[in-house]
Amino acid sequence: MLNLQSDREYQTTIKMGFRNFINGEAHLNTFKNKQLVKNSKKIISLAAVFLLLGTNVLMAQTAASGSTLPGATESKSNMWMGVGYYVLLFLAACVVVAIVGKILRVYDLTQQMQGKKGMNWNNVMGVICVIFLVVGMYGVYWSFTEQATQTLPEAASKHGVKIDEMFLATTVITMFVFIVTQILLFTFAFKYRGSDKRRGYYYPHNNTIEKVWTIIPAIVLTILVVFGFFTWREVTNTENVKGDINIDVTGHQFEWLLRYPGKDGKLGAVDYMANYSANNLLGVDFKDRNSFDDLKADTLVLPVNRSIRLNIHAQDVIHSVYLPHFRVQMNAVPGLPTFFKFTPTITTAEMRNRLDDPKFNYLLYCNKICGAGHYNMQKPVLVVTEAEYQEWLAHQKPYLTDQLKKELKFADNGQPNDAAQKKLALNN
Ligand SMILES: [Cu+2]
Repeated sequence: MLNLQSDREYQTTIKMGFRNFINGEAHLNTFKNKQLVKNSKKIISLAAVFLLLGTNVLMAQTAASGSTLPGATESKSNMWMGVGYYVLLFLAACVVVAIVGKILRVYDLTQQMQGKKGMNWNNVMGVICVIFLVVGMYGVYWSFTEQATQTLPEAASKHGVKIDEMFLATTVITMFVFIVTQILLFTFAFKYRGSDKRRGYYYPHNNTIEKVWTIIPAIVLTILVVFGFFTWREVTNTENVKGDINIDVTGHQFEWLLRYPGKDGKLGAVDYMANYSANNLLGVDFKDRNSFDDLKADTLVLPVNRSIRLNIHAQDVIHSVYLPHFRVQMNAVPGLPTFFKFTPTITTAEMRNRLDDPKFNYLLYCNKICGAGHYNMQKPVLVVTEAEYQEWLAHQKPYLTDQLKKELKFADNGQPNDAAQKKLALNN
């Protein structure tokens, strides 16, 4: 901090420095200039650190792409390369703005010292507002035309269509308000910029305007919220109908485990805490006869136009079942089984045709950042015809493997015997 003494010294220094500067005799031997040099040194060393960082990232990226490492490492360094590049770009832009600002200030002071009228900063700010408006609106146009191509394809489920309609309605209304308010804000800032020729009009209050800008947004927001509430109620207030396909989806760090019902169409009970073992990762309860024919699956295969009920479980932390193409997302909470019902309407083959992308796959993701391997929690989802589904189902292996039977000491009649029950009890 500068004390009064040095502040005065600073003022004199600046005046002297300025005279010297005007006379073409600028020199750096004054106290404040030394301070400036020190500060500049700090800034330069900071910039050097960022530059070094950028170079390292760049070199790491080159090394990774030159080696035979798999794509994961390459894309990771690509990402850091991107971050380093934008940080440097931002710093460079800040430096340019600071330099332009200083030059303008020096020009302004020179004008004033020569007895001329300085720059009209009100006009400068007004023009900057208009430039900001034009550039910003172009940014909006760009994000709609360029980024919009990266949005999801059409909804592949019955309720998904309703969610998309709601999303569209909300976007249209909020975009309309956004564009109108931004145009008004920046054109008013330009049109009524500070001027010596007029004085600001003192206008403290207007009840009508207050009412208009309170009541209209309140009505619009109420409509959007009620619309959302009814849509969500319609999506989630579902009854269990005979013929629903029950599938268990269980999340743990870091994969999804799938269990399909066998011929009886019913899934056996699960108690993870009581029945877990290396051969029984889900903790299926084999005292429940419905569990005998349950099936294990690697891929989530769904028949088209059939009602699917996903029973959602988690074993360690909170995960989240996320099927973006079907507009499905529901948290998987340990100890609190949830479910989500939906009906897929477009088969994978049909979607590949529509998108003209033979490699397209629906995916099941985890949508909670649940730990270091979170990114790995994805599974392909296949929507197929009923006949294809039945054929696929016939080839799935039972959850109750021979190993598990041995572990549970199943008797020849297919029933767990007493010893196995005791063993299970000891596991508790
Ligand atoms: Cu997860």
